[in-house]
Amino acid sequence: MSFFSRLLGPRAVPSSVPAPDRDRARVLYKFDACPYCVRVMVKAKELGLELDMRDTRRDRAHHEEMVKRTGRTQVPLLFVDDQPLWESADINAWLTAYASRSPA
Ligand SMILES: N[C@@H](CCC(=O)N[C@@H](CS)C(=O)NCC(=O)O)C(=O)O
Repeated sequence: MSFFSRLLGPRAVPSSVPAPDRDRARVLYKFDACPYCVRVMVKAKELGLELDMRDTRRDRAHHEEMVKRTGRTQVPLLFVDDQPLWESADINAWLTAYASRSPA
């Protein structure tokens, strides 16, 4: 595998995030003008996954909730149960792994 395909290719799902499981709650903090958020929303749609979308620009309460939970303001942020996952590429890798699991 070349240097560039390692750099740009699919990411491994970070081990600190729970393994994909159909019953896990998935909350995405995002706002629509954020290109990284759009990247994640497009992927979720492509995979046919429903996420509990919380828009941090449209709803101040969602912004405050996110900051209270993490101390950070960066979106996109996916919560899987109580575990935060940042970085659109990592989130998309997790969603892809999640979607490829067969139903329990
Ligand atoms: N490398 C990140 C970039 C995310 C990013 O830069 N998000 C911007 C909005 S488009 C943001 O949240 N900026 C505010 C902050 O970082 O606190 C990703 O791919 O998810």
